Amino acid sequence: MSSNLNTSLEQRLASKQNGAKKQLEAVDSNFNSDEKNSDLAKKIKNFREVLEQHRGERQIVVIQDFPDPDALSSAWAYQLIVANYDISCDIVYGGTLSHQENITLVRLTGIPARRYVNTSLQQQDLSVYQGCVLVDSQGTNSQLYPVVEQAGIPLIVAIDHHSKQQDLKAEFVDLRPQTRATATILTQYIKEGMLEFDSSDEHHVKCATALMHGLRSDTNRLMQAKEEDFTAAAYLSRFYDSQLLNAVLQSARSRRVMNVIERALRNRIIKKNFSISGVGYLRYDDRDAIPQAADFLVTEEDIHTAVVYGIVHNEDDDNELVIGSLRTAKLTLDPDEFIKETLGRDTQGRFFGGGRYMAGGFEIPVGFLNGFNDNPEYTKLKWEVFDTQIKQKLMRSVEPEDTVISTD
Ligand SMILES: [Mn+2]
Repeated sequence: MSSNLNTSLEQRLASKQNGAKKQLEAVDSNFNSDEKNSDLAKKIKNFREVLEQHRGERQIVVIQDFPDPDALSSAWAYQLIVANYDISCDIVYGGTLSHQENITLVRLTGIPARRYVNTSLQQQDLSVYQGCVLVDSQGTNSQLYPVVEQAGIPLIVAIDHHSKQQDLKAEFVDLRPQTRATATILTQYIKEGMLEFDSSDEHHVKCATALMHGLRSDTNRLMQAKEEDFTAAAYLSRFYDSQLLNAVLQSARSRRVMNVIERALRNRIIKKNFSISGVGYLRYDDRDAIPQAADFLVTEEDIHTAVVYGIVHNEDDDNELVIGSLRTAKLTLDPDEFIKETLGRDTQGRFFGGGRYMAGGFEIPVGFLNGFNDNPEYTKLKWEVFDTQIKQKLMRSVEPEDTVISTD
């Protein structure tokens, strides 16, 4: 750490001495002695070069299965930026839009994201794409990404703010686990001149509004925002439509989502400031009730962390997944580390989940026990098996025995 500081100090001194010379070198951006800005300028220069090499191509932008506002808005901003390089892209996701705000966001702004079920993507002719792009994801929370990978489409760009989930071999990688939202990263690109936002362009206004929503929702309404997020929000404030954003934020929860939140409240068990709740089975379309329930449980007094999970049933392919969300207010708890250490990896060595600042999630395939069964006893038993196993693992992390090392 201290050697890093020394280096940056030396760099700063050197840059002061060579101020005039450096100014000439920094053609791509405004010269700024701040190290962060010169990092950004380097990144953008590199990004521009990569896009230039792929001029005129068609790309597939893969976002997470249950896209959140950060993912949707960032993917859209990417699409608008690369249009300057005649790159056309299709934004795709494998799951469904579940959160009521996301449904409203897409309906009101017309974000051009398309839903593909895993099987229909295989039927699509993927050879029309020369490259793949990951935004707000590293492919681990997408059922489409493995299909795209298998089709041999090269990963060109990866932009994300989650902790590292897997090795990514992309031509341009901008991975910033310290940044609160991917929307902040994309806004920085725009602000630095990669796209000229025009407040008389309806698409730009809507995209700015979506980015503002993405940025707000990943920073807990700006309460966890840092300077760079505020700077990005300040820039977006020149273009966004506050009434449109308000309409999105006013979206009402469905009764079924309310029922899941009620179940989460009723089933919760509390251990050492952790609130843990299994909500049983829920429909695919209501999947987003899980993070919303976790958001709610973490607001109880003396609770710093909430974990909510349930079995989500997809009627389309009769597939079941245990889906869970973690929310924490405890600064010293790293959600990514907590989930990885608590739940471990699957048989292929992939983690069941991960996280970012103050939030995390996981997905566990039900596998062999998959599928609907008429026998209510069996269905109940199946839930109990998963519920018991997850609780047991969480408890071990929350209240470790003497020899077990705690994660926080
Ligand atoms: Mn995000």
